[in-house]
Amino acid sequence: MSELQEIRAVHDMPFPDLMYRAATVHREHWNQNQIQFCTLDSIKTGACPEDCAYCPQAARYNTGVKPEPLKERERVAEGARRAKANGSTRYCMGASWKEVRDGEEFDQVLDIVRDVAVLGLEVCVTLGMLNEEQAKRLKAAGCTVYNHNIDTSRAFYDTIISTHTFEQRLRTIRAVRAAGLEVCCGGIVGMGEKTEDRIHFLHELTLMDPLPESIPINQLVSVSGTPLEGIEPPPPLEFIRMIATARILFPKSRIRLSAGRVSMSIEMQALAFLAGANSIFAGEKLLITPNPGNSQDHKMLEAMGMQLESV
Ligand code: SAM
Ligand code: DTB
Repeated sequence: MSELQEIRAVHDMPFPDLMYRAATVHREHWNQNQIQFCTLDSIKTGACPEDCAYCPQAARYNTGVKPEPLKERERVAEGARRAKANGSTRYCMGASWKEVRDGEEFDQVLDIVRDVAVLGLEVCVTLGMLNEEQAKRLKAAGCTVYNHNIDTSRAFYDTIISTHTFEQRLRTIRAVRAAGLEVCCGGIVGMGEKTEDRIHFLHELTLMDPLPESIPINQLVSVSGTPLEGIEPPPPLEFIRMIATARILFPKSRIRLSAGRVSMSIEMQALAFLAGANSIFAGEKLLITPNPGNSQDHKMLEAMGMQLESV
């Protein structure tokens, strides 16, 4: 059997077998009753030159997002302190850039990274493409991890994004790795892709060496004005199959139940945790779109008898 066929076989197992296997792997490597909270902060918003079909921040779609310049250092630090107080152990900052350019703005981002790092939080940034030298500067400033998703299969990629290639994504990920940063790399379920694309997406992640330390699995948040407006979410069990398969393929990676939780029931999220997801985004907002919020999430964990993971 080829690796692709093997992944497909895991993905397609009878649901009880799949869940049992994923939960077993999960328990071998993690405390299955704990969830990590991460907080997102959009440090530079909108007016992005890229054409990612899912994205509310692309300049070319009318999504009503108001472009904002790079956030002031102190405001970001304040957000990070609040996130820490609310139980987050990772602070993830996103900038709507196609790529990092050396200069004043990148220097400001490095200062922001330094401020968040001293709080003892894991620092993650997602700034678009970058080279090894820039990745090294991020690491020296205290950055732990770089987020750069491959989003979907290589074959489906061009129908979602035309302003950069799948290969360029991989190049940035290699630069991040070469600089000694951890890699956070995942994708989106529910953009109209076939099951085969999901399998190819997971397979592509297995080819990374070392494997990504963290894998965000997003469910598409369909935003008005984007080309993916109005797409119906995939059947919940298909989404859970992706979480479970990812857990089995990447026993030691964090699997993050990322975007899309506002449209998931508590029961669906419970299944995702059972399938091996062990991290979520906390707070009222993802980057742009709504998220359940701290009090709802604390209640959810309490109802499940689960705890917040501390550092
Ligand atoms: N400029 C950066 C880059 O090029 O990677 C940041 C990109 S974006 C904020 C990071 C990831 O968030 C995307 O790769 C995608 O997987 C996810 N994402 C963005 N918009 C989304 C949406 N509407 N629904 C679900 N996931 C989304
Ligand atoms: C990831 O995979 N998901 C996060 C993070 N990486 C940067 C972003 C989700 C964004 C969802 C839509 C929005 O609010 O912009």
